[in-house]
Amino acid sequence: MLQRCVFKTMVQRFHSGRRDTWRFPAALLYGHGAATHRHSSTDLPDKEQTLIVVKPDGVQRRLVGQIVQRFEQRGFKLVGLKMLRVSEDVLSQHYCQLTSKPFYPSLLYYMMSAPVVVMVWEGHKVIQTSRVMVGHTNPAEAQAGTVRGDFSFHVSRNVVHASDSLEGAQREIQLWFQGKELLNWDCWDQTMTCEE
Ligand code: DAT
Ligand code: MG
Repeated sequence: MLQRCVFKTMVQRFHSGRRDTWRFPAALLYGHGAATHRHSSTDLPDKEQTLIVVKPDGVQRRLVGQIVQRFEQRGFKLVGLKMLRVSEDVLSQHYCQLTSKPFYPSLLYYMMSAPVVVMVWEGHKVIQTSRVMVGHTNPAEAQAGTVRGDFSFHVSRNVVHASDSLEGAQREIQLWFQGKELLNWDCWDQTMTCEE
């Protein structure tokens, strides 16, 4: 009976356009008493976000799907995604700490050589975890099992970018995305991947 009632609510909300507000009922997951103890998505303690960029070599080599899959599989939530050709202006801000490096001109040239796919992923310690998933800057030193360790061998073509700190992530997300391009939505499996 409870299941039927829940299903009916889901269908009603789906048809009334409230798809983004539907959450897996806590009563079903934890029992009837649990619902009052759950947080709403807006007061989750952990809403850390990071910027991930599939660089031109990753796009050219059709690795976008495999890279997205790794973050989905890990349990992180995708809140923004777009494909674009990046401008020199955005790149110079993104890599502002590297402008004096000898490889900077070739880095710009490579980053503008084809489209990139830019994403914002959200979740508990997503910045630190993403750096581990992406691997060492120099793929020759990256562990097998990391994106760079599995898909690349040279630092000049290391497939993917991941923000390296909270401040960096916030700065980069603001640089690449407008606020309205990031979606606040409830993931149905949220309570199965992280204790709220
Ligand atoms: P990461 O991308 O791991 O954060 P970073 O911020 O130090 O590394 O450098 C940004 C990018 O610049 C890096 O992903 C690839 C490029 N790069 C870094 N060191 C390089 C080098 N010695 N030669 C060529 N490209 C380099
Ligand atoms: Mg960096």
